Formats: sequence, C-alpha cells, structure tokens
Amino acid sequence: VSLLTRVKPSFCVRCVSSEPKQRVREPVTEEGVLSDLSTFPPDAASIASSIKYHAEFTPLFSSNNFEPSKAFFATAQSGRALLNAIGNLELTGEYADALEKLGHTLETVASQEPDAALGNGGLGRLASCFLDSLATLNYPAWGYGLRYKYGLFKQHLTKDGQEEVAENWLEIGNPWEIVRNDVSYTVKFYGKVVMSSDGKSRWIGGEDIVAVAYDVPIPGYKTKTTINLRLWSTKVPSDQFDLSAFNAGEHSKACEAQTNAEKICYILYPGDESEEGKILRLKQQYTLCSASLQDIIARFERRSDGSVRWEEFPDKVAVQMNDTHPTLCIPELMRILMDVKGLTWSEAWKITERTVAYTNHTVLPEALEKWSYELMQRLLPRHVEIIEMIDKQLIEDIISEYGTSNPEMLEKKLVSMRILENFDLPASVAGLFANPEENPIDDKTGEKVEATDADTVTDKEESEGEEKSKNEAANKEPAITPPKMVRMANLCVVAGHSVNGVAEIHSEIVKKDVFNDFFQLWPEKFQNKTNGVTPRRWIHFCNPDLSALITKWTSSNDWILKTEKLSELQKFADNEDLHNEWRATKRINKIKVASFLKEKTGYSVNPDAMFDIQVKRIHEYKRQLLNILGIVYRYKKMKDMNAAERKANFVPRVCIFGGKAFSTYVQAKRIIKFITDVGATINHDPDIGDLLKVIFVPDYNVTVAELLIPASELSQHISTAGMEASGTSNMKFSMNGCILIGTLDGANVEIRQEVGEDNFFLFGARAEDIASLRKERAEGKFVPDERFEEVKKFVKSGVFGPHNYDELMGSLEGNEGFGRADYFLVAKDFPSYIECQEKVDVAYRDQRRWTKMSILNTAGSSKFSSDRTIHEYAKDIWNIQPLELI
Ligand code: 26Q
Repeated sequence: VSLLTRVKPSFCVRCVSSEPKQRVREPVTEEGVLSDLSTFPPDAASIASSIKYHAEFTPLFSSNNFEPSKAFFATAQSGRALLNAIGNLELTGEYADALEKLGHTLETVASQEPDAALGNGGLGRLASCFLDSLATLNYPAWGYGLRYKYGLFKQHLTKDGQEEVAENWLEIGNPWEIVRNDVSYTVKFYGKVVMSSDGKSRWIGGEDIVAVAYDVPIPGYKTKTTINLRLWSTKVPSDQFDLSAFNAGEHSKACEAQTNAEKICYILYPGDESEEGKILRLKQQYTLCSASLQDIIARFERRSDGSVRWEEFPDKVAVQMNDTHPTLCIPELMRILMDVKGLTWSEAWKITERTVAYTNHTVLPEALEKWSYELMQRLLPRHVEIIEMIDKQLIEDIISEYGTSNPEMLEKKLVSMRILENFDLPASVAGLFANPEENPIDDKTGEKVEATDADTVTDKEESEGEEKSKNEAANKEPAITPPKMVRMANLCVVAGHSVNGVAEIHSEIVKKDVFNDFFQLWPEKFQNKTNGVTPRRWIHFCNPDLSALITKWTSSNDWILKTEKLSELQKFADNEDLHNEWRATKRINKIKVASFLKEKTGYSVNPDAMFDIQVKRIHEYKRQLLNILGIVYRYKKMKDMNAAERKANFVPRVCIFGGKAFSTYVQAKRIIKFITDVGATINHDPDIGDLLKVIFVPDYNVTVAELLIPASELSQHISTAGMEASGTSNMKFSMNGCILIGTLDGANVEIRQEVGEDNFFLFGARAEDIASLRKERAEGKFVPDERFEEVKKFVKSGVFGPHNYDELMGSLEGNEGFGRADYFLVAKDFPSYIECQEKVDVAYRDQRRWTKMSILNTAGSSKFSSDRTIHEYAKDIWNIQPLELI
C-alpha cells in the first residue's frame, strides 16, 4: 500500500551571479535559446496566425532580454500554459480580440490545451508556482525535470470506483517545448569501478543512454525575464542501434536497447513492486541528476574563460533538492569533481556541501525514500562507494561529537543517523560495541573485563548449550536478516548545507522529531520556508472577476506583485457595496461550476447552496473519510426530521470532492468508491432535494482546480494534526475568499493567524497530543462518541447500496483487525468536527457575517504569495539577488 501522493523526480538549482547586480544587455544565444524563442509562443494549428503575430512582436522573447541562466529550479504540475503566458505578457485582451477576428473565442482555444501533469500533487505544483515567482522577480533560475511521455493518469469513475487511464498529453504535439538536439548528455548505468594508473577510481559504465533537452520557457509577469524549464527525454545513443540484427530480421532484438532507453521517460512513478520497476525508478532519478549536473557543470566551465576555479562553483551554482528524489545529485557531483575533474575528496566534499540544499515535504515515515543497497550497487557502483565514504565520514563526525564513553547512546545515534541502514559498523569503531556479555565493560573504569576461569564454560556445558539453541532454532521462525538500505533523506541532511521544512509547524516537527538527532548535531542547518502560491495563476487569471474587484477597491492592480496591498481590503470589510459586488462575483463563479458539474457528472446543483469543497490527493491522513462521515451524519439527521424541520435546521450544501488515489493504494480507492456511493443515494433522495448534494468530480487536476477554487465558500483541510507538511490549496482557497475548516496542521496554522481566528473554523486534536491519543486508542481506552457509532451503524445498514464497507469502517475500530486501529484518529476528531460544521451553518445563514469573513480571508492572504517564499529562499539559502533589468 502506498501512502503517498507521488510526484516526478525534480530538483532545483541556482547559480549566483559573479557581480552582485547583473545587468542584462546583450541577447545571449547560448544553446540557441533566444533564436528559437523568437517564434514563441509557437503556432498551434488552430491559432496559428494570431499567435504568431503577437509572438513576433512580444518584447518578452524577441528583444535583448535573455539573461543566460544562473539559477535553476524544478517543476512538475504546470497545468495549462496559454492563458498563463499571455496573461503574464499582459496580452490577454489582444489575443482574445485577434482570435475573435478569426472566428474563435479565447476560452475555446485555451480549452484545447491538455494539462502538463508531470507531477502528482502539492510537491510538483509548488515547484511550478516557484518558477512563476522566480521569473517574475527576475531571479536567475532554471528548473530541471523529466519529460514523461504519459502525464499523471486520467481518472475515470466507474461503478467500482477509480479507473486509471493513460494520459497521452504529447499526442497532438506540445507547442510549448523546444527540442535541443544539440544539448544532450550520455548517462551510464551498471558496469564496474576500476583503478586508474594514477590510483584514482573510475567508473566504466555497462549501459549508456542519451538524455536530450526539451526546453519550456517560463515567462515572468510584467517583466522581460523568461526562465527555462529543461526537461530530459531519453533515447538510445545513435551508434548503438543494432543494424545487423535488424537486417537479419531480428527486429525486436534490434529495438530492445531503444525501448530500454525510452522507457525511462514513459511514466511518472512506474509501479515499484517488482525489481524491474525499482530499477526503472532509480534509473529515472539518476538520469535527472546526471544529465542536469553535466549540463550545469558544462555551463559553469563555458563561463570560466579557460581557467576553471572549482572552489567558486558554489558561488555560482546552487542545487535545491525538491524532496529526496534528486538525492543522487550528491554522489554524482562528488564523482564528477573527483573522477572526471581530478579534485581530491576533501575539495569535492567542500564544494558539494556548499552547493546542495534539501527541502523536506513530508514527515510520514513510509514516505522517506530508501533504496536497496544491493540494487543501487549494481546500477551505480561508483556512487555507492562514494555514499559509503560519506557514511564513514558521518560515523567519525558523530564519534568525535559524542565521544565513546557512553556506547549505548552512541550506538543509538549511529543507528538513527547513518545513511546506510542495517549495516555492521566499520571495523575501526565496531570494537566499542562488542557484546557486553562476552566483553563486559567495567562501569567504573570503562575498560573491558577479561574473562576469568569462573566464567569459562566446560566442553559439556558448551555442547549442551549448543543442543539447546539448536532446539530453540528449530521451534523459531528462521531469523530474517533485515535488508541493507540507503536512506536518501539522511544523505540529504548530511550533505546539504541547508535543510528546510515548508510551514512553521512542519519545520518544528522536522527539528524535534524526524531529524532530531541531526538537529542536535547541526542546529544551524535547519530552517523554515513556508510555502506559497503564485497570485497570478491562483487569483488574477483563474478568478478575473475577483481580480477586477480587488483592483477596484484597492485602487490599483499593484497587489498582483505586492500582495501586502490585499490587506487594504480590510477597511472595506463592512462596506455594503463591496459586499454586494463580492457576493455577485462568487455567484457567477458558482454558476460556472454548476454547469461544469452538470456536464461531467449529470447532477444539477443549486448555485445558491453553500459550495463546500475538498479537493486533494486521496489519502487516509487527509481524512476525506471524516468529511464523508460528517455528511452521512448530516443526512441521517435530515432523514430523522420532517420537511419543515429539515429546512429550518440545515443550510443547503453542495459537497464537492475531487482527487486521485495512487493506483495501488487500496484504502484510498475504497474511500472514492464510498463517496460516490453516498452521493448516489443522497442525490437521488426526494426528501433531500437541494438541501444536500454530494459530488465527486472526476479527474481532478490543475485546470479543474482553477474552476472550483474561485467558486468555493467553504473548503476542508482536515488532516490529522502533524501529518500535512503544509498544504498549498488551503492558501489558494483562502485567497479566493473561501473560508477554511481545518485542523491546526501545516500552513493552516499560519493562515488562521493571518486571517484572524474568527475567520477560520478550527477543530480537532493538536499535533502534540496525537502520540498519546494513538496510544490511548491502541490500549482500548478510547470510548467513541455515540454519534460516531450511530453513523457507522447507519453505513453498515446498507443505505448506500449492496457494497459492504467492512474494510473501511473496520479501519476506524479500536482494534488491529482492519488496518491500523484508526491511526488517523477519525473517531477522536469526529465530535469536534461535526460541532464545528454546525457553527459553519450558523455563520452561513448570516450572509453579512459570511461575506465579511470571506473578504477578510482574501485580505489576510498576502503572506502566502510564492513571491515571498522565493525571496526567502534566495536570501537565506541561495544567496542570490534579483537581476536588474535595463
Ligand atoms: C517516497 C518513497 C519512495 C518513492 C517516492 C516517495 C515520495 C513520493 C512523493 C515521497 C514524497 C512524495 C510527495 C510529497 C508531497 O507531495 N508532499 C507535499 O508537498 C507539498 C509542497 O510542499 C505540501 O504542501 C504538502 O503538504 C505535502 O504533502
């Protein structure tokens, strides 16, 4: 069972300009970027002449504005590009007019574009927001990633729940990419390590593939800066096509190497149950790291005017590892510096350490990546040698910090901090931990006590003992040797000069819990960088009516770049005119969603009902189950009343769900099936009518988010406290005047602080209490609320169809029968959740109060612009400044 939202490997890099303020003067045609950009955006067949006209005259791509990249960052979940690109160029109106002359609307043209869904969820989308901010703020930055042939699967909903269908996003071509056949690198796998005559290690690869660059320009808003997202596509080296096999009629054999190379970029997160699947994933990660680093290094050398000063590399380059997927950058940079460029270990280590930094995006233990040592050694033998050296160096650091006087404590530290898991200690330190029974250590002197005659066992005793242990062994399960693993996050923390979490509470958990031993050793490495989202895509473009309203009431559109101006709305929070316009805007957006829902699901909804939305990856810790059980409770209460009581007691609601479950995550798929079954019953119940609708929107993606978020009134961010690193949709909802119901988790904590406690519906257990609550639960001491028991009984009674939900309901029981004894504490938080939902109804009935809360959410959301986040990364981690444009 995978407990994760999965994202493609990605990472981020920056190089620092040598001059503090780089002035952009001449067009730079390095790698042909500028010349190709002169016909950009490219001409998709349907909009050819219009697009081309503007492309040739846009200042963005054709004037002398292209600063060669100094910095790099990664992305994944970009969504559609057209409206964003013309919006950032401030050409939307002109495009719309031009298209109209051609007999098209901008809307229909835009809707032809498939989403670039090269990521799974929060992690990938965050990187896309970061790219938008980097470009907008004129930071010299690039992104690197893989060009997957198939994006994240399309979700179909059937009577059995989710069905995954391949998403061939490149089928009709991708006009936003520029292939750079002249920018390609060889990436090696397998092979062996040999010692050269100079005594240095060298890796002879056994299998070669080629990674070719595809560049996706990322235009900034209201700036000439365009940065680059470089995606790698893999192919077989041209001289390795087996022509003779092909001519001999062995067609499959001849194409084998080709398929082998190309399949690296087929899909995001190929299943990793099989050995083959694991190898493929590791190949993906290494391809990304190797090709990108070769590219970065080549650029650094080209700019070094003949004399390369490697010690300056970290002044020009930073690699920001977006989670652990690009961890192999560490041994790869070490390998290139030592084996190819001839630096010593200590020179290479200093450079690597100053170059790489790590962002952690999850605290779920099962999400901390580990790779089989044996597999890694086969695929990347030289990298494993380097990792072993780093591990050895770490052991020495730990020993020199803590000494050897307390072997027990030292051993605990080593077990938790080492990069290599389930390994014996190196011979140099192993003696310290010899079995105390064999070599007891004198408590006072700390020295080993020699065995005396009295301790000596006789031959007979020994043979009896042997017999006894043989018998014991026969009765016991055979001892399983735990597999040797490489812990990627530990490697990142050890090698990175900075480690950051993505919201304040998460960064505290990273320090106090996940990496506490490292924090004690290197407190100065740890930082927080609260996430953010781009206000361009997530207010200005997706909600043009609200954008116009904000501009009108704050007297300018400055807020798009300076979100602190949003707080000016506070002074109009009670203004009746603003209230009326605000509500009208929301209603228009709700009407659009209503027609979308009709088209996608066949259900009609009342646009005057409250739109209550939970859209995110389906995961037990995100607790979609808590939401749907709250709905079941509401439904049951409605059924127990007569029509008049129902109407008096409940605010009409449209409850919208959306999100994909990872294909092998069985429990998540059961949750989807359950939600759609509950919806099918409630939505057809004539007693209920418009009072309650439950809709699961199929195939939730960036484009669907852009439609739903502007129409939202209540949104749910209800994870078990301490488990959601940050969340970013919470920020998008709040910006769009949506009120959040949530736990004190991730960025919710900071959103509540910013928008004010009265404008956030808070419920549930606190992060610091979760461990003891779980313990209480596991010990059978927890007595569930009777309303919760009632709901479970109602579900089991079969109201929602013939399907049995035993596994789902069983997972909420206080025993280990099904799953993890309500590990996510749904039962515990249920009473406070439904009581909070009652408060939501009361607040919504008072539309003046609700509208004020909504305005205060938008007004209080300025902190959550990714512009703020990027400024912080630039200052505190990358040490770069924006370029000054002339
Ligand atoms: C782990 C082991 C093996 C293979 C893959 C993985 C893996 C896959 C995906 C580990 C992590 C992920 C994805 C994590 C992720 O999306 N985290 C989200 O990041 C967002 C941006 O910081 C946060 O807002 C979300 O709270 C967090 O869940």
